Amino acid sequence: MKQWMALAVLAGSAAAWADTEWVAAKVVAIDAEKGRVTLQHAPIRTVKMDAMTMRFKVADRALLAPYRPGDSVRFAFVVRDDELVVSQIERAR
Ligand SMILES: [Cu+2]
Repeated sequence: MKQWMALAVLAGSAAAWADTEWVAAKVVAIDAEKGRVTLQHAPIRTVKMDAMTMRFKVADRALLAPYRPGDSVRFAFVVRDDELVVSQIERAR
């Protein structure tokens, strides 16, 4: 029984991972002090947003440390208070 539950938990987290939408973007500007980043982003399917350049709040400003304007990245987000907040950033491969 315990084993089955562990598997169910693993399956659940795999599903959550699969639901994460990664969005291609280019870093336009970084405001490290305020924890904001301006991204020129591709369309965001899950919130039906067209491609555009916009400013995002960042969940943790340390996420921005490795990046500079002009970098190609992909990011994941959470919706908090009706606002998209960048939760993860990776360099585009
Ligand atoms: Cu946008």
